[in-house]
Amino acid sequence: MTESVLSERYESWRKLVLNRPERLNALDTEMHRALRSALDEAEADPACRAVLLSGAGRGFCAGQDLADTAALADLEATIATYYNPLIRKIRALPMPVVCAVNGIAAGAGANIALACDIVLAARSAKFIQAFVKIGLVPDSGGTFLLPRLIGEARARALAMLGEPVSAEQAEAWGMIWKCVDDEKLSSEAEALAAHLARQPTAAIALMKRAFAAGARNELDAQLALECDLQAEAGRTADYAEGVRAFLEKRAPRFSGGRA
Ligand code: T3D
Repeated sequence: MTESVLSERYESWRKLVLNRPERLNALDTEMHRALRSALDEAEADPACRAVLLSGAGRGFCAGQDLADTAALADLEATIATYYNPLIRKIRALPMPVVCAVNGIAAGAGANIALACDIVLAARSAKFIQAFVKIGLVPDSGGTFLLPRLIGEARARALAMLGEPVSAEQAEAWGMIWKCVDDEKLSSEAEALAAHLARQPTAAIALMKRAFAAGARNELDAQLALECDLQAEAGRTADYAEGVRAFLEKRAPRFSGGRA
């Protein structure tokens, strides 16, 4: 049987590829389980310092597989069992997650991409909050992430109209980091993941915690949290190496120990 998620291991990062191209990588239960275990394995591997998520074929992910009748029969259970844990997992992974949106990202597929830390998209890719077309509400964090990324006016219109957003527009709106030419997506995303895998991984994990808390904190609470997290970062070997390298006027060699 073809694996629904391919996991490619590089020296210090992993590439996970959603692999049901004939269904535009729509998520069924099997793919959810495979993606979960690939993310768990990446987290459990101390040598893994970055994850790159992409899709096989012409799409990134078309959201829920609308032919998976068991999943559709109980939306609440499907979301609680698969989608919500997936978004929480991506946000909480103690390493950066890059998403290379190689084609259409629709429904939950769009919001899974937006939940990643740095999103690159091929110029031909599109993001669609497709939920309204089938009488559903944006899930997988869409109503949280979208207004924060592009503002309430655009978020509401995209959710209620289900209109596609081009990769160029997504970049211009600040919905994603960068739109790149189709033929360069793979190499740019891989270079970015490899670069991130050489950075101080613990500091990046602590940044993720800070950004997550920043969504709910007042300034005072966030300042206090930053103080705690900075103290934690300051105890890492990578901090010592970063300062030493600066003083010695050389590039740092971060070892990437976890926080
Ligand atoms: O449990 C729960 O349901 C709760 C969770 C919900 C989360 C969600 O994600 S809800 C939203 C689900 N997704 C959608 O509604 C998107 C449905 N797909 C589309 O609207 C279109 O396919 C696209 C706009 C994404 C792309 O259009 P296009 O013209 O480029 O491609 P296509 O021809 O429509 O699709 C190609 C094939 O993929 C086609 O199969 P075929 O006819 O060649 O055998 C199509 O049926 C299949 N496909 C595309 N999306 C899905 C899908 N099959 C199953 N589920 C899909 N979501």
